[in-house]
Amino acid sequence: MLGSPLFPLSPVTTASPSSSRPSAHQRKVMAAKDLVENTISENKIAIFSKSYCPYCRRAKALLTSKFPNVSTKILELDEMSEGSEIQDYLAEKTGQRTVPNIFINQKHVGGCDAVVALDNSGKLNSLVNAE
Ligand SMILES: N[C@@H](CCC(=O)N[C@@H](CS)C(=O)NCC(=O)O)C(=O)O
Repeated sequence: MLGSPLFPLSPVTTASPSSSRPSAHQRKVMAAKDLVENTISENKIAIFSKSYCPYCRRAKALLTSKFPNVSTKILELDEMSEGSEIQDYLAEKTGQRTVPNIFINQKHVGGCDAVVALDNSGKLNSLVNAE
């Protein structure tokens, strides 16, 4: 019977505002993800950095001095409003939370220690000059 507990009159499936429209935080998370993916795909070298970080400074100096003519993008996460969302997305994508977080030719390389080790073993040049 209508109105009985088996046939409630009020609709049971109503879309809540949160499911139809992303919140400001969700939009920031999506923008951070897009920025990371575009930065990686549009540059041979992508360095996610923090301006005060000594490991970042070393990696940036090594890569920019060795490859001055290679398209390189450096994002300083501590100077960006969506910096922590970028760091969260990088952690999810790479398993690495620390900066610098470096990609060469769309491949995740790691941090400063990894880049220095690649340089010392002579493998950095071929990685950068691949493709
Ligand atoms: N072994 C790492 C060390 C990197 C590291 O410790 N970075 C610090 C900043 S100097 C970090 O990411 N700390 C956590 C954070 O800033 O959220 C490397 O060679 O990249």
